[in-house]
Amino acid sequence: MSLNLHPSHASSVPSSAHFAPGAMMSMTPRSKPVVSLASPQAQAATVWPSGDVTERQAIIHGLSQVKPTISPKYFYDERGSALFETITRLPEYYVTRVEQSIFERHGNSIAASVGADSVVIEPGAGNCEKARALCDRLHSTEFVGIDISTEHLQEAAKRLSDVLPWLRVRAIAGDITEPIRLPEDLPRRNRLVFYPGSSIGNFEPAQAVHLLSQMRAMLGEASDGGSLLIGIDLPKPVHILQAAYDDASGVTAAFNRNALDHVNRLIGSDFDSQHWKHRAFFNAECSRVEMHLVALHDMRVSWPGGGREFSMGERIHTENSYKYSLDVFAALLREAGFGQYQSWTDDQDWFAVIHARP
Ligand code: AVI
Repeated sequence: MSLNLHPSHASSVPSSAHFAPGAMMSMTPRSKPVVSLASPQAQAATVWPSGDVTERQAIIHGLSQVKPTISPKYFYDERGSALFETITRLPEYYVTRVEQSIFERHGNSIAASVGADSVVIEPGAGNCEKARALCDRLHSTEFVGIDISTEHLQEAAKRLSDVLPWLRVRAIAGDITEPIRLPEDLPRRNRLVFYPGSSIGNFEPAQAVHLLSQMRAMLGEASDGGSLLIGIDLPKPVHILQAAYDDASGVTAAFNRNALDHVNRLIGSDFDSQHWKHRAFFNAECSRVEMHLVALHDMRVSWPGGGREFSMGERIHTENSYKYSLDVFAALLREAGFGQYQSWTDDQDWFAVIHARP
């Protein structure tokens, strides 16, 4: 059987992609609620709300900069997660389709490299569709999904549990940019951190190394046999990138603007998202696609206790999506403690799936 990843899933990002340029990576440990789906009673467990004081302060701090930013994690409220799922099916957005084709074509070889019976941990699990195919193929007995979009994750984990009844499924509500406490009783042997979708590209390189190091730490000792399976988006012709991040039907534009509506709810601001234009372009010097929101006219945006003026044409930077060559990414992996890797790409070398070991 080949490893067949469902085409219509929201990749792991969603919550994982989250990182605005210059945003801070908090090291403050916050205990995270674990929702175990092993028993029906546990399915009703509550998850923690977002939008606390620290979060409001961080958002306002980003908006108050000379070059204002909103972290890409604010794309992913309920509407944003749905819009992202739509993006993954757009003809211009090659990422999901090409990654899936690599899993289909090289599924046996990938599965042989990873080995059977892995304990799968997926940061930014989203709708868990990719995990479903992987856990099925690897005969995994344990799955831990981590995501910031908690309702989305709970529903997805429940569906996964229904489809693969032998799999012990646990969902952790959390922001993967913060330290995550895994369940105490999670087996230490053969852990596999699964991070598909090229979400790692939504972090600044230094932050990516930090995140990869956290993933490395989740695997325990090198002798425990743990590894990382990760997707990265490779450099490619600019017109392909341009179309993928500024699609003709305007879904990515709506996805970008939705961050303003989400921020309004979190900090009580009065952004009118219709007064902002989506802009995406490739920054060749940094090898990344950047997304911005451009003010259509001069305006004041207020929030409780403050606000700021935006002049026409001023931009809010909402996302970077780094396009790494294999060599450059291998250096980041090494820095994070992964010394060996094997990779698979598509015919056009647009995307790579990498299996890395400490
Ligand atoms: C989630 N992440 C990998 C996507 C990307 O391609 O960087 C997010 C996205 N932004 C615009 N379209 C998709």
